[in-house]
Amino acid sequence: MEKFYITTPIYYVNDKPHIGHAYTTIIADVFARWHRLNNEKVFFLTGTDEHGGKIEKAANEKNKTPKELVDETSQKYKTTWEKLNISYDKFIRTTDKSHEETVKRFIKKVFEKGDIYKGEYEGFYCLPDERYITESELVGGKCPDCGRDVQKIKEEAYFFKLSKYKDQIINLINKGLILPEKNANEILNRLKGELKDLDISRKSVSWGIKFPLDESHSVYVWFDALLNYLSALNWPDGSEFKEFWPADIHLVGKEIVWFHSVIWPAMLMSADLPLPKNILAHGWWTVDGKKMSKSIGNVVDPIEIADKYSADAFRYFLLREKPTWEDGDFSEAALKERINGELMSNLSNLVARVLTLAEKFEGKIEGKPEIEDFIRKEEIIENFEKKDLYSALNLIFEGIRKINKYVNDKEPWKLEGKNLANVLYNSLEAIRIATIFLKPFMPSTAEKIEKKLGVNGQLLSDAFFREFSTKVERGENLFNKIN
Ligand code: ME8
Repeated sequence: MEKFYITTPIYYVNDKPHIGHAYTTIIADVFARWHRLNNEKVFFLTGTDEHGGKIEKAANEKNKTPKELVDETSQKYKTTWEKLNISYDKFIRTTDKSHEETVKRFIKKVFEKGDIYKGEYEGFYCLPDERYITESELVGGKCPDCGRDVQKIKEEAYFFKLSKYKDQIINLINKGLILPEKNANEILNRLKGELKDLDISRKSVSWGIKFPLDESHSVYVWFDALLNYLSALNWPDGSEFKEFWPADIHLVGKEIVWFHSVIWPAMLMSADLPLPKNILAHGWWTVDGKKMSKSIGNVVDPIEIADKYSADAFRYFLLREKPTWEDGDFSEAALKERINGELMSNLSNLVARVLTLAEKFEGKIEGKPEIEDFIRKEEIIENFEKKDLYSALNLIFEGIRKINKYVNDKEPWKLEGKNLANVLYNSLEAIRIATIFLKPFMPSTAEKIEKKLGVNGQLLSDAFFREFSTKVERGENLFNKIN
Protein backbone atom coordinates (compact mmCIF):
# COMPACT_ATOMS: atom_id res chain seq x y z
CA MET A 1 0.00 0.00 0.00
CA GLU A 2 1.38 3.41 -0.93
CA LYS A 3 1.76 6.12 1.68
CA PHE A 4 1.05 9.83 1.40
CA TYR A 5 2.18 12.46 3.88
CA ILE A 6 0.83 15.98 3.43
CA THR A 7 1.26 19.00 5.68
CA THR A 8 -0.12 22.52 5.91
CA PRO A 9 1.91 25.35 7.39
CA ILE A 10 1.32 25.55 11.12
CA TYR A 11 -0.52 28.80 11.65
CA TYR A 12 0.40 31.61 14.01
CA VAL A 13 -2.00 31.94 16.88
CA ASN A 14 -1.86 35.71 17.27
CA ASP A 15 -5.42 35.76 15.94
CA LYS A 16 -8.23 33.47 14.79
CA PRO A 17 -8.15 31.85 11.31
CA HIS A 18 -9.34 33.67 8.19
CA ILE A 19 -10.22 32.32 4.77
CA GLY A 20 -6.56 32.31 3.66
CA HIS A 21 -5.79 29.69 6.30
CA ALA A 22 -8.99 27.86 5.46
CA TYR A 23 -7.93 27.79 1.81
CA THR A 24 -4.62 26.06 2.48
CA THR A 25 -6.19 23.58 4.86
CA ILE A 26 -9.01 22.78 2.44
CA ILE A 27 -6.53 22.16 -0.40
CA ALA A 28 -4.59 19.79 1.85
CA ASP A 29 -7.84 18.08 2.82
CA VAL A 30 -8.76 17.55 -0.83
CA PHE A 31 -5.39 15.88 -1.45
CA ALA A 32 -5.67 13.75 1.68
CA ARG A 33 -9.17 12.59 0.76
CA TRP A 34 -8.09 11.94 -2.82
CA HIS A 35 -5.28 9.66 -1.74
CA ARG A 36 -7.55 7.84 0.72
CA LEU A 37 -10.04 7.40 -2.11
CA ASN A 38 -7.21 5.76 -3.97
CA ASN A 39 -6.76 3.37 -1.03
CA GLU A 40 -3.44 4.82 0.12
CA LYS A 41 -2.25 5.18 3.70
CA VAL A 42 -2.50 8.90 4.43
CA PHE A 43 -1.10 11.11 7.14
CA PHE A 44 -2.48 14.64 7.00
CA LEU A 45 -0.88 17.07 9.41
CA THR A 46 -1.91 20.57 10.44
CA GLY A 47 -1.48 22.62 13.58
CA THR A 48 -0.42 25.86 15.18
CA ASP A 49 2.82 27.80 15.51
CA GLU A 50 2.74 29.16 19.03
CA HIS A 51 6.09 30.68 19.98
CA GLY A 52 7.95 33.88 19.22
CA GLY A 53 7.90 37.62 19.64
CA LYS A 54 4.81 38.11 17.52
CA ILE A 55 2.68 35.89 19.78
CA GLU A 56 4.18 37.47 22.90
CA LYS A 57 3.24 40.93 21.60
CA ALA A 58 -0.29 39.87 20.61
CA ALA A 59 -0.86 38.39 24.08
CA ASN A 60 0.32 41.63 25.73
CA GLU A 61 -2.01 43.69 23.57
CA LYS A 62 -4.93 41.46 24.48
CA ASN A 63 -4.05 41.52 28.18
CA LYS A 64 -3.47 37.79 28.24
CA THR A 65 -0.56 35.56 29.06
CA PRO A 66 0.97 33.93 25.95
CA LYS A 67 -0.22 30.56 27.28
CA GLU A 68 -3.82 31.77 27.56
CA LEU A 69 -3.70 33.22 24.06
CA VAL A 70 -2.19 30.14 22.40
CA ASP A 71 -4.62 27.75 24.12
CA GLU A 72 -7.58 29.86 23.13
CA THR A 73 -6.54 30.48 19.53
CA SER A 74 -5.37 26.97 18.71
CA GLN A 75 -8.82 25.83 19.87
CA LYS A 76 -10.40 28.29 17.40
CA TYR A 77 -8.39 26.68 14.62
CA LYS A 78 -9.62 23.24 15.65
CA THR A 79 -13.23 24.43 15.77
CA THR A 80 -12.89 25.98 12.31
CA TRP A 81 -11.44 22.81 10.83
CA GLU A 82 -14.27 20.79 12.30
CA LYS A 83 -16.80 23.15 10.74
CA LEU A 84 -15.09 22.87 7.35
CA ASN A 85 -14.96 19.08 7.49
CA ILE A 86 -11.16 18.88 7.56
CA SER A 87 -10.03 15.28 7.94
CA TYR A 88 -6.61 15.84 9.49
CA ASP A 89 -4.87 12.93 11.17
CA LYS A 90 -2.94 15.04 13.64
CA PHE A 91 -3.11 18.58 14.96
CA ILE A 92 0.28 19.61 16.28
CA ARG A 93 1.03 22.53 18.58
CA THR A 94 4.57 23.78 18.94
CA THR A 95 3.96 24.12 22.69
CA ASP A 96 3.42 20.33 22.89
CA LYS A 97 6.09 18.90 25.18
CA SER A 98 7.04 16.24 22.65
CA HIS A 99 7.61 18.86 19.97
CA GLU A 100 9.83 20.90 22.29
CA GLU A 101 11.89 17.80 23.04
CA THR A 102 12.29 17.11 19.32
CA VAL A 103 13.51 20.64 18.66
CA LYS A 104 16.14 20.36 21.38
CA ARG A 105 17.24 16.96 20.17
CA PHE A 106 17.50 18.15 16.59
CA ILE A 107 19.56 21.21 17.51
CA LYS A 108 21.99 19.03 19.47
CA LYS A 109 22.33 16.76 16.47
CA VAL A 110 23.06 19.64 14.10
CA PHE A 111 25.51 21.09 16.62
CA GLU A 112 27.36 17.75 16.81
CA LYS A 113 27.56 17.84 13.04
CA GLY A 114 29.47 21.13 13.40
CA ASP A 115 26.76 23.25 11.80
CA ILE A 116 26.02 25.63 14.69
CA TYR A 117 28.31 28.39 15.97
CA LYS A 118 28.03 31.44 18.19
CA GLY A 119 28.26 34.92 16.66
CA GLU A 120 26.65 38.31 16.65
CA TYR A 121 23.63 39.34 14.65
CA GLU A 122 23.32 42.86 13.44
CA GLY A 123 20.49 43.82 11.16
CA PHE A 124 16.75 44.21 10.99
CA TYR A 125 13.78 42.10 11.97
CA CYS A 126 10.18 42.13 10.74
CA LEU A 127 8.03 41.04 13.65
CA PRO A 128 4.76 40.35 11.75
CA ASP A 129 6.66 38.09 9.34
CA GLU A 130 9.05 36.78 12.02
CA ARG A 131 12.00 37.12 9.70
CA TYR A 132 15.47 38.65 9.58
CA ILE A 133 16.17 41.27 6.94
CA THR A 134 19.50 42.63 5.79
CA GLU A 135 20.11 46.30 5.12
CA SER A 136 20.26 45.75 1.37
CA GLU A 137 16.88 44.01 1.37
CA LEU A 138 15.01 46.93 2.96
CA VAL A 139 12.64 48.81 0.70
CA GLY A 140 12.42 52.44 1.77
CA GLY A 141 13.48 51.35 5.25
CA LYS A 142 10.58 48.86 5.48
CA CYS A 143 10.11 45.09 5.21
CA PRO A 144 10.44 44.02 1.54
CA ASP A 145 7.68 41.41 1.95
CA CYS A 146 4.91 43.25 3.76
CA GLY A 147 5.97 46.90 3.68
CA ARG A 148 5.74 47.31 7.44
CA ASP A 149 8.20 48.79 9.91
CA VAL A 150 11.20 46.73 10.96
CA GLN A 151 13.21 46.71 14.19
CA LYS A 152 16.94 47.27 14.24
CA ILE A 153 18.66 44.60 16.31
CA LYS A 154 22.18 43.80 17.40
CA GLU A 155 22.65 40.82 19.67
CA GLU A 156 24.67 37.73 20.41
CA ALA A 157 23.17 34.74 18.63
CA TYR A 158 23.76 31.18 17.49
CA PHE A 159 23.99 30.62 13.75
CA PHE A 160 23.17 27.67 11.56
CA LYS A 161 25.57 27.11 8.64
CA LEU A 162 22.96 27.58 5.94
CA SER A 163 25.55 28.85 3.44
CA LYS A 164 27.27 25.45 3.46
CA TYR A 165 24.26 23.84 1.75
CA LYS A 166 23.71 26.39 -0.99
CA ASP A 167 24.84 24.24 -3.94
CA GLN A 168 22.92 21.21 -2.75
CA ILE A 169 19.79 23.32 -2.36
CA ILE A 170 20.10 24.77 -5.84
CA ASN A 171 20.47 21.25 -7.17
CA LEU A 172 17.43 20.07 -5.31
CA ILE A 173 15.31 22.95 -6.62
CA ASN A 174 16.55 22.34 -10.15
CA LYS A 175 15.34 18.76 -9.81
CA GLY A 176 11.77 19.96 -9.23
CA LEU A 177 11.34 20.37 -5.48
CA ILE A 178 9.13 23.44 -5.83
CA LEU A 179 5.79 23.50 -7.63
CA PRO A 180 4.68 25.44 -9.60
CA GLU A 181 7.76 26.36 -11.57
CA LYS A 182 7.34 30.13 -11.36
CA ASN A 183 7.86 29.90 -7.61
CA ALA A 184 11.01 27.86 -8.16
CA ASN A 185 12.41 30.53 -10.46
CA GLU A 186 11.86 33.18 -7.86
CA ILE A 187 13.83 31.21 -5.26
CA LEU A 188 16.61 30.35 -7.73
CA ASN A 189 16.96 34.05 -8.52
CA ARG A 190 17.27 34.86 -4.86
CA LEU A 191 19.91 32.15 -4.50
CA LYS A 192 22.05 33.90 -7.11
CA GLY A 193 22.98 36.35 -4.35
CA GLU A 194 24.89 35.50 -1.20
CA LEU A 195 23.24 32.95 1.10
CA LYS A 196 24.04 33.98 4.66
CA ASP A 197 24.12 31.72 7.67
CA LEU A 198 20.92 31.82 9.67
CA ASP A 199 20.49 33.32 13.10
CA ILE A 200 18.62 30.58 15.00
CA SER A 201 18.50 31.89 18.55
CA ARG A 202 17.13 35.03 20.15
CA LYS A 203 18.19 36.51 23.46
CA SER A 204 15.42 39.07 23.49
CA VAL A 205 12.47 36.69 23.04
CA SER A 206 11.40 34.84 26.15
CA TRP A 207 8.27 33.09 24.77
CA GLY A 208 10.04 30.27 22.99
CA ILE A 209 11.79 26.94 23.42
CA LYS A 210 14.97 27.33 25.43
CA PHE A 211 18.00 26.99 23.20
CA PRO A 212 19.50 23.68 24.33
CA LEU A 213 23.14 24.83 24.05
CA ASP A 214 22.58 28.04 26.00
CA GLU A 215 19.44 28.57 28.04
CA SER A 216 19.75 32.35 28.01
CA HIS A 217 18.57 32.19 24.39
CA SER A 218 15.33 30.92 22.85
CA VAL A 219 15.06 29.06 19.56
CA TYR A 220 14.21 31.23 16.52
CA VAL A 221 10.56 30.61 15.84
CA TRP A 222 11.01 29.38 12.24
CA PHE A 223 13.67 26.84 13.23
CA ASP A 224 11.26 25.61 15.88
CA ALA A 225 8.22 25.65 13.59
CA LEU A 226 9.67 23.78 10.62
CA LEU A 227 10.55 20.88 12.88
CA ASN A 228 6.85 20.24 13.50
CA TYR A 229 6.85 18.14 10.34
CA LEU A 230 9.22 15.70 12.04
CA SER A 231 8.02 15.88 15.60
CA ALA A 232 4.44 15.12 14.52
CA LEU A 233 5.75 11.75 13.30
CA ASN A 234 7.65 11.17 16.54
CA TRP A 235 11.06 11.45 14.96
CA PRO A 236 13.44 9.66 15.31
CA ASP A 237 12.03 6.43 16.79
CA GLY A 238 8.31 6.65 16.08
CA SER A 239 6.65 4.15 13.77
CA GLU A 240 4.91 7.10 12.06
CA PHE A 241 8.29 8.56 11.16
CA LYS A 242 9.41 5.26 9.68
CA GLU A 243 6.20 4.86 7.78
CA PHE A 244 5.54 8.36 6.48
CA TRP A 245 8.77 10.37 6.23
CA PRO A 246 9.71 12.04 3.86
CA ALA A 247 6.75 14.33 3.25
CA ASP A 248 5.11 13.98 -0.15
CA ILE A 249 3.74 17.52 -0.12
CA HIS A 250 4.48 20.47 2.12
CA LEU A 251 1.67 22.75 1.05
CA VAL A 252 2.38 26.45 1.65
CA GLY A 253 1.33 29.95 0.69
CA LYS A 254 3.78 31.46 -1.80
CA GLU A 255 5.28 33.87 0.76
CA ILE A 256 6.87 31.07 2.79
CA VAL A 257 8.37 28.99 -0.02
CA TRP A 258 11.84 30.27 0.92
CA PHE A 259 11.63 28.81 4.42
CA HIS A 260 10.42 25.47 3.10
CA SER A 261 12.65 25.09 0.08
CA VAL A 262 15.91 26.58 1.37
CA ILE A 263 16.07 26.57 5.16
CA TRP A 264 14.12 23.37 5.75
CA PRO A 265 16.04 21.15 3.28
CA ALA A 266 19.34 22.53 4.65
CA MET A 267 18.26 21.58 8.17
CA LEU A 268 17.39 18.08 6.99
CA MET A 269 20.65 17.74 5.05
CA SER A 270 22.55 18.73 8.16
CA ALA A 271 20.73 16.04 10.16
CA ASP A 272 21.26 13.46 7.37
CA LEU A 273 17.55 12.98 6.83
CA PRO A 274 15.64 12.28 3.60
CA LEU A 275 14.23 15.39 1.89
CA PRO A 276 10.59 16.22 1.13
CA LYS A 277 9.37 15.42 -2.37
CA ASN A 278 7.49 18.64 -3.12
CA ILE A 279 6.92 22.09 -1.77
CA LEU A 280 3.62 23.07 -3.33
CA ALA A 281 2.86 26.78 -3.31
CA HIS A 282 -0.49 28.46 -3.79
CA GLY A 283 -1.55 32.05 -4.39
CA TRP A 284 -3.34 34.44 -2.10
CA TRP A 285 -6.88 35.52 -1.53
CA THR A 286 -7.14 39.24 -1.53
CA VAL A 287 -9.87 41.61 -0.43
CA ASP A 288 -10.09 44.65 -2.66
CA GLY A 289 -6.76 43.67 -4.16
CA LYS A 290 -4.86 43.47 -0.83
CA LYS A 291 -3.58 40.21 0.71
CA MET A 292 -5.87 39.17 3.50
CA SER A 293 -3.90 39.20 6.67
CA LYS A 294 -4.43 39.15 10.39
CA SER A 295 -2.02 42.02 10.87
CA ILE A 296 -3.63 44.20 8.17
CA GLY A 297 -7.09 43.48 9.59
CA ASN A 298 -9.05 42.90 6.34
CA VAL A 299 -10.07 39.35 7.15
CA VAL A 300 -13.09 37.24 6.26
CA ASP A 301 -14.18 34.69 8.88
CA PRO A 302 -14.54 31.17 7.41
CA ILE A 303 -16.98 30.09 10.11
CA GLU A 304 -19.38 32.89 9.20
CA ILE A 305 -19.20 31.96 5.53
CA ALA A 306 -19.68 28.25 6.20
CA ASP A 307 -22.64 28.95 8.52
CA LYS A 308 -24.26 31.13 5.92
CA TYR A 309 -23.63 29.07 2.77
CA SER A 310 -22.49 25.59 3.96
CA ALA A 311 -18.95 24.25 4.25
CA ASP A 312 -19.20 22.45 0.92
CA ALA A 313 -20.30 25.53 -1.03
CA PHE A 314 -17.39 27.43 0.50
CA ARG A 315 -14.91 24.64 -0.28
CA TYR A 316 -16.22 24.46 -3.83
CA PHE A 317 -15.95 28.20 -4.33
CA LEU A 318 -12.36 28.45 -3.07
CA LEU A 319 -11.16 25.70 -5.38
CA ARG A 320 -13.22 26.67 -8.40
CA GLU A 321 -12.93 30.45 -8.44
CA LYS A 322 -9.24 30.71 -9.31
CA PRO A 323 -6.35 28.43 -10.25
CA THR A 324 -4.64 27.52 -6.97
CA TRP A 325 -1.31 29.07 -7.95
CA GLU A 326 -2.87 32.46 -8.85
CA ASP A 327 -4.14 35.23 -6.58
CA GLY A 328 -7.84 36.00 -6.54
CA ASP A 329 -10.23 38.42 -4.93
CA PHE A 330 -12.78 37.01 -2.50
CA SER A 331 -16.35 38.25 -2.62
CA GLU A 332 -19.63 36.90 -1.34
CA ALA A 333 -21.34 38.05 -4.53
CA ALA A 334 -19.10 35.73 -6.58
CA LEU A 335 -19.72 32.91 -4.10
CA LYS A 336 -23.52 33.31 -4.43
CA GLU A 337 -23.23 33.31 -8.19
CA ARG A 338 -21.38 29.99 -8.13
CA ILE A 339 -23.90 28.47 -5.75
CA ASN A 340 -26.90 29.53 -7.86
CA GLY A 341 -25.34 29.03 -11.26
CA GLU A 342 -23.43 25.80 -10.70
CA LEU A 343 -24.23 23.98 -7.48
CA MET A 344 -27.95 24.64 -7.61
CA SER A 345 -28.77 24.81 -11.35
CA ASN A 346 -26.33 22.15 -12.40
CA LEU A 347 -25.59 19.63 -9.71
CA SER A 348 -28.58 19.88 -7.41
CA ASN A 349 -31.18 20.09 -10.19
CA LEU A 350 -29.63 17.23 -12.12
CA VAL A 351 -29.70 14.93 -9.11
CA ALA A 352 -33.25 15.97 -8.22
CA ARG A 353 -34.62 15.51 -11.74
CA VAL A 354 -33.07 12.11 -12.31
CA LEU A 355 -33.94 10.76 -8.88
CA THR A 356 -37.55 11.93 -9.09
CA LEU A 357 -37.97 9.70 -12.12
CA ALA A 358 -35.82 6.84 -10.83
CA GLU A 359 -37.61 6.72 -7.47
CA LYS A 360 -40.52 4.94 -9.12
CA PHE A 361 -38.31 1.97 -9.99
CA GLU A 362 -37.88 -0.99 -7.66
CA GLY A 363 -34.63 -2.93 -8.03
CA LYS A 364 -32.50 -3.09 -11.12
CA ILE A 365 -32.61 -0.30 -13.72
CA GLU A 366 -31.46 -1.81 -16.99
CA GLY A 367 -29.58 0.00 -19.70
CA LYS A 368 -26.56 0.03 -21.99
CA PRO A 369 -23.62 2.28 -21.12
CA GLU A 370 -23.57 5.17 -23.59
CA ILE A 371 -22.16 8.17 -21.71
CA GLU A 372 -19.17 6.62 -19.96
CA ASP A 373 -16.86 9.25 -21.45
CA PHE A 374 -18.69 12.21 -19.89
CA ILE A 375 -16.59 12.07 -16.73
CA ARG A 376 -13.06 12.12 -18.14
CA LYS A 377 -11.59 9.89 -15.50
CA GLU A 378 -8.04 9.53 -16.83
CA GLU A 379 -7.67 13.28 -17.26
CA ILE A 380 -8.99 14.00 -13.79
CA ILE A 381 -6.50 11.53 -12.34
CA GLU A 382 -3.71 13.11 -14.39
CA ASN A 383 -4.58 16.52 -13.01
CA PHE A 384 -4.43 15.22 -9.46
CA GLU A 385 -1.02 13.78 -10.26
CA LYS A 386 0.07 17.18 -11.59
CA LYS A 387 -1.37 18.60 -8.36
CA ASP A 388 -3.75 20.74 -10.36
CA LEU A 389 -6.95 20.57 -8.33
CA TYR A 390 -8.47 23.49 -10.19
CA SER A 391 -8.45 21.68 -13.53
CA ALA A 392 -9.60 18.44 -11.91
CA LEU A 393 -12.65 20.19 -10.46
CA ASN A 394 -13.37 21.95 -13.75
CA LEU A 395 -13.41 18.60 -15.53
CA ILE A 396 -15.81 17.11 -13.01
CA PHE A 397 -18.24 19.97 -13.52
CA GLU A 398 -17.85 19.82 -17.26
CA GLY A 399 -18.96 16.20 -16.94
CA ILE A 400 -21.92 17.19 -14.79
CA ARG A 401 -22.99 19.77 -17.40
CA LYS A 402 -22.84 17.08 -20.07
CA ILE A 403 -25.01 14.72 -18.04
CA ASN A 404 -27.50 17.57 -17.64
CA LYS A 405 -27.54 18.18 -21.37
CA TYR A 406 -28.01 14.45 -22.00
CA VAL A 407 -31.06 14.44 -19.72
CA ASN A 408 -32.44 17.57 -21.42
CA ASP A 409 -31.92 16.10 -24.88
CA LYS A 410 -33.41 12.70 -24.05
CA GLU A 411 -36.44 14.12 -22.21
CA PRO A 412 -36.91 11.00 -20.07
CA TRP A 413 -40.14 12.43 -18.59
CA LYS A 414 -41.68 11.75 -21.99
CA LEU A 415 -40.34 8.19 -22.15
CA GLU A 416 -41.43 4.90 -20.69
CA GLY A 417 -40.41 1.27 -20.43
CA LYS A 418 -36.98 0.24 -21.71
CA ASN A 419 -36.20 3.66 -23.18
CA LEU A 420 -36.89 5.42 -19.90
CA ALA A 421 -34.85 2.81 -18.00
CA ASN A 422 -31.91 3.25 -20.36
CA VAL A 423 -31.72 7.03 -19.93
CA LEU A 424 -32.07 6.69 -16.18
CA TYR A 425 -29.47 3.93 -15.99
CA ASN A 426 -26.95 6.11 -17.85
CA SER A 427 -27.71 9.24 -15.85
CA LEU A 428 -27.57 7.43 -12.52
CA GLU A 429 -24.30 5.71 -13.27
CA ALA A 430 -22.73 8.92 -14.55
CA ILE A 431 -23.92 10.78 -11.44
CA ARG A 432 -22.58 8.00 -9.22
CA ILE A 433 -19.18 8.25 -10.86
CA ALA A 434 -19.10 12.05 -10.77
CA THR A 435 -19.88 11.76 -7.06
CA ILE A 436 -16.80 9.64 -6.45
CA PHE A 437 -14.64 12.40 -7.89
CA LEU A 438 -16.55 15.04 -5.95
CA LYS A 439 -15.84 13.35 -2.63
CA PRO A 440 -12.50 15.05 -1.93
CA PHE A 441 -13.89 18.49 -2.81
CA MET A 442 -17.36 18.37 -1.27
CA PRO A 443 -17.38 15.46 1.16
CA SER A 444 -20.78 15.97 2.75
CA THR A 445 -22.57 16.70 -0.52
CA ALA A 446 -21.01 13.59 -2.04
CA GLU A 447 -22.12 11.58 0.96
CA LYS A 448 -25.68 12.91 0.59
CA ILE A 449 -25.74 11.90 -3.08
CA GLU A 450 -24.38 8.47 -2.25
CA LYS A 451 -27.15 8.05 0.29
CA LYS A 452 -29.79 9.10 -2.24
CA LEU A 453 -28.34 6.57 -4.67
CA GLY A 454 -28.30 3.85 -2.02
CA VAL A 455 -24.53 3.33 -2.08
CA ASN A 456 -21.82 4.23 0.39
CA GLY A 457 -18.08 4.37 0.97
CA GLN A 458 -17.22 4.27 -2.72
CA LEU A 459 -13.57 4.31 -3.74
CA LEU A 460 -11.85 5.31 -6.95
CA SER A 461 -11.95 1.65 -7.96
CA ASP A 462 -15.77 1.94 -8.16
CA ALA A 463 -15.57 4.60 -10.86
CA PHE A 464 -16.77 2.56 -13.83
CA PHE A 465 -20.20 1.80 -15.33
CA ARG A 466 -21.74 -1.34 -13.81
CA GLU A 467 -25.19 -2.63 -12.88
CA PHE A 468 -27.55 -0.20 -11.18
CA SER A 469 -29.73 -2.10 -8.74
CA THR A 470 -30.17 0.01 -5.61
CA LYS A 471 -33.33 1.77 -4.48
CA VAL A 472 -32.94 5.52 -4.85
CA GLU A 473 -34.54 8.27 -2.82
CA ARG A 474 -34.86 11.82 -4.10
CA GLY A 475 -35.08 13.47 -0.67
CA GLU A 476 -34.25 17.13 -0.18
CA ASN A 477 -32.48 19.39 -2.65
CA LEU A 478 -28.71 19.44 -2.28
CA PHE A 479 -28.57 23.22 -2.81
CA ASN A 480 -31.25 25.87 -2.93
CA LYS A 481 -31.23 29.26 -4.58
CA ILE A 482 -29.61 32.01 -2.54
CA ASN A 483 -31.01 35.51 -2.88
O1 ME8 B 1 3.47 31.79 8.11
N1 ME8 B 1 -4.43 33.78 0.99
O2 ME8 B 1 1.84 31.29 9.67
P1 ME8 B 1 0.60 32.22 9.22
C1 ME8 B 1 -4.10 32.48 0.94
N2 ME8 B 1 3.58 30.15 11.21
N3 ME8 B 1 -3.46 31.83 1.93
C2 ME8 B 1 -3.15 32.54 3.02
C3 ME8 B 1 -3.45 33.90 3.15
C4 ME8 B 1 -4.13 34.53 2.06
N4 ME8 B 1 -4.49 35.78 2.09
N5 ME8 B 1 -3.01 34.33 4.34
C5 ME8 B 1 -2.46 33.25 4.96
C6 ME8 B 1 3.10 31.26 9.14
N6 ME8 B 1 -2.55 32.17 4.17
C7 ME8 B 1 4.04 30.35 9.90
C8 ME8 B 1 4.19 29.05 9.14
S1 ME8 B 1 5.18 26.58 8.85
C9 ME8 B 1 6.44 25.70 9.51
C10 ME8 B 1 5.14 28.07 9.75
C11 ME8 B 1 -2.09 30.81 4.49
O3 ME8 B 1 -0.42 32.12 10.30
C12 ME8 B 1 -0.95 30.38 3.60
O4 ME8 B 1 -0.85 28.99 3.62
O5 ME8 B 1 1.07 33.56 8.83
C13 ME8 B 1 0.23 30.96 4.32
O6 ME8 B 1 1.44 30.36 3.94
C14 ME8 B 1 -0.14 30.64 5.75
O7 ME8 B 1 -1.57 30.83 5.80
C15 ME8 B 1 0.57 31.57 6.72
O8 ME8 B 1 0.02 31.44 7.98
